[in-house]
Amino acid sequence: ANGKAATSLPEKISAKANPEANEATEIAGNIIYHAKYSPHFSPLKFGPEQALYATAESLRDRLIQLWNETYVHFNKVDPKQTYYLSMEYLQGRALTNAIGNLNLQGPYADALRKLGYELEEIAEQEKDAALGNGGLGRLASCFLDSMATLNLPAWGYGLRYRHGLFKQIITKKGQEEIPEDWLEKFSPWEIVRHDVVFPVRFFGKVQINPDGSRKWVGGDVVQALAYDVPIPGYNTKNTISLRLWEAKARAEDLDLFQFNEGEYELAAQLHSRAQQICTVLYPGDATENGKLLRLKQQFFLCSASLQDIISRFHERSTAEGSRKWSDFPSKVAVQMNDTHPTLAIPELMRLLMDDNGLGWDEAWDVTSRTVAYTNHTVLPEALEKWSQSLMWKLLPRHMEIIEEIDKRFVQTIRDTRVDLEDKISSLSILDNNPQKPVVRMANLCVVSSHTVNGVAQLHSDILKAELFADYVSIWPNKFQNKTNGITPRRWLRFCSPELSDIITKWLKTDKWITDLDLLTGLRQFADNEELQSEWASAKIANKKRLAQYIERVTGVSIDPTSLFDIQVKRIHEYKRQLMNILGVIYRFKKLKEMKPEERKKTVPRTVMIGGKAFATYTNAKRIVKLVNDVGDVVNSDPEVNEYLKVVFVPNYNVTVAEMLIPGSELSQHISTAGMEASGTSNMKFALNGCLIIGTLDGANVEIREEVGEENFFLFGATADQVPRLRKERKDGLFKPDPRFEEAKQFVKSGVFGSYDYGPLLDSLEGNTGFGRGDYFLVGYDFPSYMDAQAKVDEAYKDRKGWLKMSILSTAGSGKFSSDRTIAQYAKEIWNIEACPVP
Ligand code: GPQ
Repeated sequence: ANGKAATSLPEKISAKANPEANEATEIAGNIIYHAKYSPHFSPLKFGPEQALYATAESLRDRLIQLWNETYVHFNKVDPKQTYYLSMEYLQGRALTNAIGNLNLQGPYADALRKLGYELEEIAEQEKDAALGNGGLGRLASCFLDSMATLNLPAWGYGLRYRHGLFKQIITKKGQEEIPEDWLEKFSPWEIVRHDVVFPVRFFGKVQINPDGSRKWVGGDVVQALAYDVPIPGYNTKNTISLRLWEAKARAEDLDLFQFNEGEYELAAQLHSRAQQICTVLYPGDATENGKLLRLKQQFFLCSASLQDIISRFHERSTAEGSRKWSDFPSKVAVQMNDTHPTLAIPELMRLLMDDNGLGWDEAWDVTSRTVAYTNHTVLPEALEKWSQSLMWKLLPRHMEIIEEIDKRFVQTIRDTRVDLEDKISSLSILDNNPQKPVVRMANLCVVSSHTVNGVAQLHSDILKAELFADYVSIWPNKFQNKTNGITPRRWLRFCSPELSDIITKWLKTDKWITDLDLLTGLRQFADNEELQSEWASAKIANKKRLAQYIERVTGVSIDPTSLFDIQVKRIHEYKRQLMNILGVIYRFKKLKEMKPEERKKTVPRTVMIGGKAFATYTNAKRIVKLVNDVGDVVNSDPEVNEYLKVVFVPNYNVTVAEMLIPGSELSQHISTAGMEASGTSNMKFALNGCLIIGTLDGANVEIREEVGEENFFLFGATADQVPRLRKERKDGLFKPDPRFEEAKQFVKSGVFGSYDYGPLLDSLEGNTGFGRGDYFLVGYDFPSYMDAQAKVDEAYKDRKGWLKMSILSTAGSGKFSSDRTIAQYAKEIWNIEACPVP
């Protein structure tokens, strides 16, 4: 992976007198041991890649030890434990994080230096574990870090996808997708648990026993095999588990007879069906087959995890005699990360009734006191609805159970709430529309969960006022808010050591790393010239590092003294990258029209945009193409490129974010109000002293409150205005700003190449012709966006003023620690307490 020649392994490392040096010596010895005796590489060479694996394995030894101690301790204390069920985790790299959380930075750096390497260059060999798409997956990973750090008895469950999120490359055609291969060699962080295997059934039928009880039989049975990824907490022994399931066929599923007849494919069809389950994250679901596979994945996660949870419930009960099922909810909390793991509900019901003999009422009581649901979106297209016929085919017993849940719920409403009679068809779980009968997963979650939460205050308010309004009238206390958060370890301490050291110096403590509210202590120094100059030098160092990275991956050289303006997130029309690039296009046109002396008075800017478009999302891909085309023209324009550069940052992922965020000065969070549930990168940028230009959407609202409105560049319609504005637009009452028309016209004139941007631009028009009526209100918000951008330029000219705002932004970000979020989940939803390993 790296051109550097392999060094040879030293035979012996001599010990020094001081303990740190001894620790480094011991670690170096450990690394050498793994390089020699791990069966993965030839022991005769020790290149950077071998060094990475050997280093990781030496850390894994420690993690396994800590993990074991944690497991034994949890078993002994037998606390209530939370299980976080998520189809996605965006873990990123693990090496620097593990070293940092274990506080072994110095010794590991020294150890590697003895072996001829710098820690940073070894860390860069690691591939991201990208078992997720975007914010929801990264949130799950930040949550694991906080659960471990807060010593909470909590585990994550997910799937071990063979191929994570695709790799994005940019060609003349725009975005192209290449399969990702994080397991190509192997992952040094996972521990396969050959003793943790559960059967998971698909298809088959329901058998009715003489006593009336039911049993799901027949169909295909696949084995779920556990892989544990140890998750170390920061500055604690507690190390929890991210348990990832892999699907495996059983030996007896190979048809030896057919195989010997030469019918290899037929003989192995069960094997290959099993293998498909964990092959890729988010298989395309446009086809029936694709839908079936996605549903299989979801059920696989739920069934394996619940069987494991139940077996642990029994395991822990043996000490004090066997346990009552009614105690289950006081030992187990299951959190469903959006609706993807909804099948946990009927699966828990099935396991309790059919395998453990509970009656309906008892099983329902246990289930509904155990599960809780987090909603992450109000976008109708993202609210999962599964076809009833597909569900009957794949999961016949679960469909019976879902029907029964629905029937009982509807009956209760009929009996108790005549006022809701005409709402029943929208409140019910089954949508029996004869054209397309579906199961509404969000409704199943709301009806069955003890708690439902949104992910930022505005989002939770919208859930209560709109999407779930009628449920709120039934269960007013079920609905909560848990504003998202991010881990300050990865997103400040480790990704920007320079800024972290300055913060520690001025706060005279590094306690902020686990108590982020302490950052408010920086406010009193916001005007201090010494702090400002240290702050500025950390920023410029990070900007230079970023500039080098950009030049390496794109070939574009950017000026570290220009304003670094970044928008990185999944490409989606509601996130309005199109508004950003139209603003850039307008700026470019104006710069072209200026005289050279005039240009010199402008603030030079580097606009960076990055993110992946879903492979079949045409308009999102057109936006990627447009950004790249604009970049090509602007960056090679000799009149303008001193004042404006436009870079599309390819293959945005966790590792790229760790490079971009510390080097940012302005970041854009400009979604149509009401559409971004929370956003989490906004928190990461603010924490790193980056100012935000944004709408009153998602967590922006709370960030602005915390950092102070004078430190936030606000623009745009508010969520409550959006429906009226959409209607006005539809009724032809909207008068576009001339700047908006000029920018679109400029694209149409062909300056950015011959690609046909007609259809993309048409989406911004009223509901005539191709127009989608500008559903995302780009036209309406454009003028206030441009005005806010002009304020940014003015503010940047005042260097001291900008630094003050930057410091205040970091100082106000304490609320957005995922430690705060997780502490709230623990107290207000899970009812669990810390269980620190002594
Ligand atoms: N989000 Cl439903 C995703 O990343 N994927 C999803 O499937 C759904 C939501 C995001 C959401 O768009 C952001 O606003 C949130 O900040 C994030 O989840 C975490 O809550």
